[in-house]
Amino acid sequence: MKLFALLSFLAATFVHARQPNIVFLFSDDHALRSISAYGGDLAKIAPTPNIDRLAASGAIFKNSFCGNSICGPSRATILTGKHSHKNGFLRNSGKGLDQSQWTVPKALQGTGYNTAVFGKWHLISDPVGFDHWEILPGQGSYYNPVFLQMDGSKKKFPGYCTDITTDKAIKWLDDRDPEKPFFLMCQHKAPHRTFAPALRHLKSFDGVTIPEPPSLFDDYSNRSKSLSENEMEIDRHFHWTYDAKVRKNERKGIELPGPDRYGMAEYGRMNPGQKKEWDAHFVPENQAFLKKVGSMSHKEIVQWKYQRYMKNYLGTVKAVDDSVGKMLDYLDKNGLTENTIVIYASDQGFYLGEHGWYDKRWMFEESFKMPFVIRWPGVTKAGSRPQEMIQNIDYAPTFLEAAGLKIPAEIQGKSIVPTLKGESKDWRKSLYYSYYEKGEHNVPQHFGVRTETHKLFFLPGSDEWQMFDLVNDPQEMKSVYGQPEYAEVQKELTKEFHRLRTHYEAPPFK
Ligand code: SGN
Ligand code: CA
Repeated sequence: MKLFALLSFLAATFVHARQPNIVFLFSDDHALRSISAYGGDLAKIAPTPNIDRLAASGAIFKNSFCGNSICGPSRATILTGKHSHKNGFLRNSGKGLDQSQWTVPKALQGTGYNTAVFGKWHLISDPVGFDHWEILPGQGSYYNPVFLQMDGSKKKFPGYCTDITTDKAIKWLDDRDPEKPFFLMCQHKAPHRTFAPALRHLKSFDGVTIPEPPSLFDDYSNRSKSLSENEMEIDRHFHWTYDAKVRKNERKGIELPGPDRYGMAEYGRMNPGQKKEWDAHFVPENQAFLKKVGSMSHKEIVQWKYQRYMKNYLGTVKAVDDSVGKMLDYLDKNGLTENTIVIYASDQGFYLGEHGWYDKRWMFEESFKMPFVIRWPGVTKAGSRPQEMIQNIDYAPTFLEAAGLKIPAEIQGKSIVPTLKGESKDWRKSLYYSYYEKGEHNVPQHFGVRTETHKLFFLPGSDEWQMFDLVNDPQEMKSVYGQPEYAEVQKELTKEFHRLRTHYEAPPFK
């Protein structure tokens, strides 16, 4: 009996020694354009040295996409390996993720992994499959955030959310059972609205002019009328106090064009010391702006708002990048780097002024894409740039294969382990997309297909189709649906769209 116990112990140790740890570093609404490893016009102005460090020692996927560009649905897809219509989490509102279904944390926990999640969760029902969790209620807050505890209580922590989330995750690593492999999800609120940077980063972009995207003043011609009906324009829907941080009491009666519906939630959460530092940065800038606003054109005011938006958004990214660095340092110092897969991703992309927008939701490239950077020493070649189109349905099966587990037949995604090894064959040639939400920001439901060169989507509400030539029109400024020269592509894409809907067992449009 003793010998049997010893053998079982050795067998378990052997299996665990080979099973890699998985650290999933995740943020909310992080656009590829604001990660310097992806290149682009912000790389020099707003570098992300720690995400870049991860990318340099692993792989960076340029063609990484979500299946439904909104928070909860993207997260539900990551946990289940299924599109929204299969895991039941179609939109941010509702009953919450049905936790009785198969999920990857439950599978990993079941095979002996230590599992934990910290930070933004946003799936309404409490986490299941985690030995430990501490999550933000709903959207959470940047300043002095509240974390929901496993016993149902809520606790408020002084400081900045991104830092606190990371510290909690590192503390859990310190306290874990070192004999077991671990699966850790460290999930930030940042850079989500209301874009409130840490105090130490407020001055990061002083005196800098952020380049404008060419479509900042998009007139929405040549596409569905619904684009002009969205409520996510920097011009018409970026609130002065809430988003732009120009508070009413600073304005001395000066009228500003555009909406001002809310208060400034984060300011209300700050302690007097935090408020003082915040004001020391914003008040003088706001005063200078208010002094000249009377002589500024409408266009100049939108440009000013764009600068304010971007500096705050990029400011919040800085703390996320610090946090990635802190985690990588921890793994290095504790001898964990070699046997740990580290991923950096975000639930969807975001508009950084493209089409005049902030927010996400659309199947256009900026919000359809998800950053995806992965390091797996000994498996993935440092500095690799896989071109495969991957999607968030692929994460769960990837984790399973990495852990040596069988992938259940019900999973809709495919493991990217062969791609990571540089051995990928017969990869998918098209992606399916769905967006079901109705409400905030007024983006209509749409369902589509994307290939390497084209995109087609259907808007059931207005019974309209849109099609884009991604090679000749990468900014997606003109729908070519119905144009005679695209008749053949249109026919093929339409067929592919219906094939995917059958393949993924998508329900009829409602
Ligand atoms: C909040 C934001 C929206 C955002 C949604 C969804 N408003 O409602 O601007 O689109 O979240 O974001 S806010 O006033 O609360 O900031 S998601 O990432 O959670 O899906
Ligand atoms: Ca999000």
